[in-house]
Amino acid sequence: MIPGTRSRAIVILGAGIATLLSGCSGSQSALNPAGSAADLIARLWWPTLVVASLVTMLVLALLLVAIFRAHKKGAALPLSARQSRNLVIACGIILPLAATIPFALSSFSIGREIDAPLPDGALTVEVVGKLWWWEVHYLDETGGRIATTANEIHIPVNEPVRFLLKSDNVIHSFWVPNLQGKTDMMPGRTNVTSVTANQPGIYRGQCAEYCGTQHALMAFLLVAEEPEAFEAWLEGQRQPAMEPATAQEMLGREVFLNEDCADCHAIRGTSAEGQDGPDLTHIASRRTLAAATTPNRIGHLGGWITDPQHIKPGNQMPSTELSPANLQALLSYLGSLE
Ligand code: HEC
Ligand SMILES: [Cu+2]
Repeated sequence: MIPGTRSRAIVILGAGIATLLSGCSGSQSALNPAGSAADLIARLWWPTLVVASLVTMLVLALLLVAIFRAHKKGAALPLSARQSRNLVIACGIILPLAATIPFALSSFSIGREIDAPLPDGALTVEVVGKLWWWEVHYLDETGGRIATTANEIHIPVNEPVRFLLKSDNVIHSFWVPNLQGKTDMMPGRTNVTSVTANQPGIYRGQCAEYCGTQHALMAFLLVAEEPEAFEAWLEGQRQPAMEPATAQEMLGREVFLNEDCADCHAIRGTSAEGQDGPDLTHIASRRTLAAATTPNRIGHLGGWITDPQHIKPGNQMPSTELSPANLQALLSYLGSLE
């Protein structure tokens, strides 16, 4: 071995293991569960990984034995008919059944637990998959909408929340790996899933069904917070937009209403009632823009409005040419919509 080769090999091996393990942490990982359903899924996943790895290693070891023995002169004679029948029964039938039946059974029971009906009166959130963002409605007990937002879903911790999942275009899939498995969003039907977050945190959700050009940039944040914080947030989202407080913000609202913005976006409390894009009534309260594509900071917002196609090519918002003064005013106004 050339000097250094071994230490290089160790470094590469170490980096490989670190890379593998890094998949287990973070805010978008099924291996870092923070919710009841994800806990159950992880409890099934780890034993499956262990058993599947052992079986793979066993099969490879037997394969190697077979290969090397075949090359040895004077190796054992072929098996008798009885021996090979026993081998088929043991390794071809009994072993696979023993390895898979326990998993089938525990997967049935975990599946039932995950799909257990929710208590009446559970908080209900309707999420509609759009191209390529998420429309979010909070519903009251009668199914009426009490607040509408986009791309950022808040829920109280330790409470089961019902999600009604829809699409009015292609098939999407709603997935917050830390909290729950995937559920498809199908045009023409409503799929139901439930999410219970056990730890406060900000989890990243991702569309998990290829839905076109910007599928990869169709993400959202799920904010799990203490019930009081959640109630305060929801109360804020119910309100119409803040009135402009300065002349600059006033001008910004004029710009918004006079440009095309209002054709596609609603700002409740103004004449803007467009439905093709996200509701912007409380845009300043959101952490990200354009389905978790960029942080929601003034520079990103300016960049988004001036050239959305550069940031998220193919998305359904056209760029708008504005004078610097009008753009500044628009940014002040949108920045005030807490
Ligand atoms: C033709 C319809 C259309 C017009 C006109 C339009 N938008 Fe949009 N806008 C959209 C769509 C669709 C999205 C979502 C894009 C995505 O995430 O894929 C969006 C996203 C946004 C977002 C990010 C919202 C969020 O929840 O992350 C902001 C802010 C925004 N638009 C502001 C504006 C402003 C300001 C104007 C006018 C200068 C404007 N838009 C004009 C359709 C439009
Ligand atoms: Cu998708």
